[in-house]
Amino acid sequence: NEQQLEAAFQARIDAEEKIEPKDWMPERYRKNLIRQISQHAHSEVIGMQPEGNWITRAPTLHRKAVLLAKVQDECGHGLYLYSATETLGITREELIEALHSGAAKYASIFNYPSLTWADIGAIGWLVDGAAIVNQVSLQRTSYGPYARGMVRICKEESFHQRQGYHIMMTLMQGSDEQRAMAQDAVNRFWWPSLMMFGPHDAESAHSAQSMTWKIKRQSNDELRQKFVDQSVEQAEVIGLTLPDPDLKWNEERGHYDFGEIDWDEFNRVISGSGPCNRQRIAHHVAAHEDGAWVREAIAAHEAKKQQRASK
Ligand code: FAQ
Repeated sequence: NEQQLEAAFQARIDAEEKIEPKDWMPERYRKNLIRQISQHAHSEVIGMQPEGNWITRAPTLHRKAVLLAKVQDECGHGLYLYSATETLGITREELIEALHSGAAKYASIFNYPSLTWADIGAIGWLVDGAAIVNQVSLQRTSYGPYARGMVRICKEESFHQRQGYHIMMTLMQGSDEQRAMAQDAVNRFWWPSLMMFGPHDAESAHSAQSMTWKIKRQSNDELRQKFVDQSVEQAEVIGLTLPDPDLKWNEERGHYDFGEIDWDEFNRVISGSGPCNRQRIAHHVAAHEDGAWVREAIAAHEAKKQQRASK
């Protein structure tokens, strides 16, 4: 019966076995995974917009080529993750519909505008940096297709993080104006980057169950702390100041203490009222509608191929 199946399932999880698409799984495990992986996919795809905004204005041909490659990588990540979600028995159309209707979220960070070239540096350094901390942990997630997708995604994100850090480093070696632009980008992106890890563990609706099922391997607060610790040192090396007066090394804990996130702002942004939420979704809807002819052409081609094969 269901209870025995669930006990056997949990025993497999406890033994660090991966769960594969055709294995029995509790319906709530399936639903929770569809929720998390699809939101992860949407984040990768919506995340192309703030950076895409600077492709035509990158300061050199070299920077432009690098940024183009990075944005294409994000698209690829979205595709691996949509494919992983589809193995759980939901269609791409349903996933896109949930994004457009607002039923599915995507990372809050992508609802902030990219105002200057330094923002592209800050996004690579901080946003990809935060994403890697979270995704390295997810390489050990219990669902096989998600775990395997994360391995490749992490390799690519490491390059993204370095290109962002390199932009910041170059700006910090430049004119006063360039240094000020880099600092301004950090001032705007630091706190939203900390929000990427989600609510405090005690407030996190899904954490307890996701940890038992090993969908998540480390908690929101643990991962956020890891990110803060690594970022402080990286900021110091190139002379940037993180905008938090409470940031201080705590000898006893062996970690940096830091200030409290503005949770009202977090809640506003995840519920649709951030600076760019409407623009991001409107852009995605328009791109999806513009691409309808490509999907129709592929379907027609597939139908013809099958017709020929059955003759
Ligand atoms: N933004 O109970 P929890 C990238 C929602 S990396 C928006 O703690 P959970 C790379 C949460 O979904 C970014 N919503 O939830 C890139 C839930 O809502 P729901 C993507 C957030 O799942 C870089 C509710 O709050 N990475 O894109 C956020 O246990 C540069 C309650 O929260 C991933 O998605 C937030 N920040 O933990 C691309 C990683 N935080 O579904 C382009 C995979 C929480 O009930 C350029 N995901 N919420 O309506 C995860 O690890 C987890 O889902 C968490 C949230 C940690 C994000």
